[in-house]
Amino acid sequence: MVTKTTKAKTTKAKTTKAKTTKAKTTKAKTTKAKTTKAKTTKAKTTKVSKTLRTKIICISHKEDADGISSAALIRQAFGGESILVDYPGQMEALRQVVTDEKLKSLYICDLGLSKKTQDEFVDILTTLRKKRISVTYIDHHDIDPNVIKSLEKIKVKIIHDVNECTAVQVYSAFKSKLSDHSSFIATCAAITDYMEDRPIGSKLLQIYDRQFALISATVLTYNIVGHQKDPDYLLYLVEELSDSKFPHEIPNTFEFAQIQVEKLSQMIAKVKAGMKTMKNLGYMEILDAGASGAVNFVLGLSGKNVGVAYKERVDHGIYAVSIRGSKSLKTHLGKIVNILASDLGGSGGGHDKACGAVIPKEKILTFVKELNKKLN
Ligand SMILES: [Mn+2]
Repeated sequence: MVTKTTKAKTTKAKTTKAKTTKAKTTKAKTTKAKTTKAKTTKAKTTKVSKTLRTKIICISHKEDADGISSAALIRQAFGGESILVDYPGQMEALRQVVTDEKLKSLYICDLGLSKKTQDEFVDILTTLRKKRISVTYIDHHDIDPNVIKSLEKIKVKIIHDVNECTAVQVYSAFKSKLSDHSSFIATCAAITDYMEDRPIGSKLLQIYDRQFALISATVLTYNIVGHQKDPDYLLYLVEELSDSKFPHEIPNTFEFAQIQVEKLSQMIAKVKAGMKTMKNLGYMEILDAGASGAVNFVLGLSGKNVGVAYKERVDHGIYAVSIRGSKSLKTHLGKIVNILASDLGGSGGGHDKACGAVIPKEKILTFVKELNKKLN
């Protein structure tokens, strides 16, 4: 009974949302039609179309609590729309946004750059800046210093610190525009990014009971990971979090987390059976779940210092790869994976002990072998 009621609520929420989106689309279409019409009626209207720039958009990472929380905090501080993407979809979203004639202000959160993507990233942001669109880039992944220089030159606002997760940096930068509750959202993000021991992250965690923060962060993460193929739900999460809700106040989150926990326990058994090892790493192809959910088990159960899990993305002809390092690992995984992935025609990068890559389908075993060599 209880489950049914809560389920009904979620469906209702979704329906309302769908309606809103539909309404927006229709509105957008009408405006577009008007603009096109206006253009034909000459110079006077150019001024008008400039003043029509009113839209605020945040492009953020959709795969974890840091990206979703960052989008929620930007939404609370500035309003506007959220576009949630993964790494394979990151550049396409940017290319789309450039064509938006109503765009006034763009925030890009928790999306690291690689050798393969950084040049186009700078190019697209240059185009946006020429149209006088305000652009803010907030991130904590390893970045080429030359990219920072290029972005500073075109006056992109950069908030970048490898020592704090993105949501914590969003919180610190825009605190005055945020509710007290937003520090809790940032804390959850810090926990899921293993960054709750950092200077600001640890101060935020102290505000809350540790166990309460841990269970909230974990339930939020399981809901995000388990809804990767449900973009409407992820946007709904952004809305609820930006409305200062705790994860447990969002209908069905704990029930859903229970399902995820059961799936993960099955994953442990699968990793035990299917994992292979090389001298310096454990690796495994994942067939029926996300690679990022399995990679920690591959790392732990292999007894090696590095774990690699990869899943085919049939639609893109590539493998999405997750890589994790143990505490005792001395190599910066994000940096070597960035170089190795681009050498193989893919892209990748990230943090010292947690990173990801996109590798062309036929190169995946070469990638694993080369990574093993580089870890010597
Ligand atoms: Mn992050």
